[in-house]
Amino acid sequence: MDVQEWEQRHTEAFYNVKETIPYLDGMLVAYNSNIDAIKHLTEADLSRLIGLFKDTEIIERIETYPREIKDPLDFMARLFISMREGKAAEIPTHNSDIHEWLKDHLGFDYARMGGQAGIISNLLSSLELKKVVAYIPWLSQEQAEYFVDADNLFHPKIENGKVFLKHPREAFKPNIGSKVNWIIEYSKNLEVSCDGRNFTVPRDNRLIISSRPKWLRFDVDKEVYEQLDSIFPIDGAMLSGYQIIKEEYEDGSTYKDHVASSVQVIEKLKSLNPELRIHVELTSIQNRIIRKAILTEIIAKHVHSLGLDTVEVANALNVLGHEELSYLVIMKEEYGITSLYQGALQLLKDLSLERVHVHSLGFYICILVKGHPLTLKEHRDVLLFSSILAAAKAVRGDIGNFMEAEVGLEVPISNDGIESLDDFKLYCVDRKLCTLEEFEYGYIYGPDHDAVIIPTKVVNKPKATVGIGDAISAGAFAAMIAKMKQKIS
Ligand code: 8BR
Ligand code: GLC
Repeated sequence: MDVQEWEQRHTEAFYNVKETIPYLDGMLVAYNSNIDAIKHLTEADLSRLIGLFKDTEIIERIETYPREIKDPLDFMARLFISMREGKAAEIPTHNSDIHEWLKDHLGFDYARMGGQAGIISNLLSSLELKKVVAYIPWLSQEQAEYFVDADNLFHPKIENGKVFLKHPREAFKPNIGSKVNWIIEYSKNLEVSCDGRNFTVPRDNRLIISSRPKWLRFDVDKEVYEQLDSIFPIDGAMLSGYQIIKEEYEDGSTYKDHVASSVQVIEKLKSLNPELRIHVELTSIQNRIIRKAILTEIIAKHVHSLGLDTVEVANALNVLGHEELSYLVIMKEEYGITSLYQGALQLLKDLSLERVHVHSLGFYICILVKGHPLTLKEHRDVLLFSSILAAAKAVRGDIGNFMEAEVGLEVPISNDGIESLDDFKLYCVDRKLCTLEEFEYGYIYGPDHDAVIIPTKVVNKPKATVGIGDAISAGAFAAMIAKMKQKIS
């Protein structure tokens, strides 16, 4: 595989997409935003934390695989699991004691915009879309401060029953608390030892402790729903945050009510612009009932595009009844590129999607329905553009404008990514999914789908890893719609 060629393609795609962005009228980005308290875990932090417990207690708790953080030992157990495998995870906590405990025993280095919708709104605004409409049902005054100060960024504000679009800092709801998540970033090669068991962290990644305060609700304000036309014109919507839906609520409502109203919003958006494209950005969802409901009732048939990482592909397959494939994706991870491709294709089919964009460390795969209005070259440009954004975000932490995004152009393409693609080449050619030459272009032609696969740029020592997946999906989705609009203009 010619790495130089892929470098060149990255650069051309970046400037090509940059020219296309003005074709977009606007994007809606909902629902989740929070404050991320980011802590880079050092060796000293880790041994201090371990010293607070008996080693055997930690090991015993790991065996129970806590799916919620109820006490500090649950936290330690999930931190160990995440570090041992180098896999990102997000675990909810419904109790504020853990927040206090982390503040007292760990602390954080800095706070920044968190939550997929928050991160995506800021990024798209910085990429100079004409209009980005963020919608966060629990927008507090403190949270609003984390939105970039830009005149293309709006949030619905209800005044005397009427909806107006204002900057988020002028659209917050008074008397609402803030949702603060803890992001524990750890680095590759950190040595961990507990109760005589040792391991080396295989890659940079993070554990997220996601606060779920009681007041967190997945409700769209009645006025906003009724006057949804006031946020138009928009060409697309990027939706995320469904993971906060709970099975049961104190007022007797259940997840089914919240799932149904979420679908109503999607359907109303589409009725207001039948060309509108909807993307859902998935994340770690611990509760299997909720995970399945989100996939089969919100995403399937209602949504066009899905963005997710490799762990999320495995988790989605698992609740959809594909345990064996899920196992192959999770066990082999980066090296299991064939399983990942098969898994992503399965998701496209099971969920009746137009597009599934999987981002992995070193390569991205995008599975497409046949007959998509864009060519595979155009889809490839869209992915390459998002690879530059990922690299820029890994270098800088944040991307404030196109010039800052250009930093990503300097980052080299990952050797591991190239190797993964080489491993996959024979599978594709043997099954006549493409010729060798087509594979070199990144194009795959299945019997009932097409696909694009690219090697990507990976930063050796990332500033942080949290939010990179959001930048990838947002950049690619916005670029895709912009290209679709350019074509019909
Ligand atoms: P999630 O946030 O959805 O898990 O996505 C993370 C994505 O960030 C990975 O799939 C990978 O593509 C990208 N990424 C990570 Br993690 N570390 C990176 C790095 N150092 N350089 C570029 N991309 C990275
Ligand atoms: C999830 C987390 C949030 C984090 C985001 C990054 O939304 O809850 O804390 O910023 O993922 O993707």
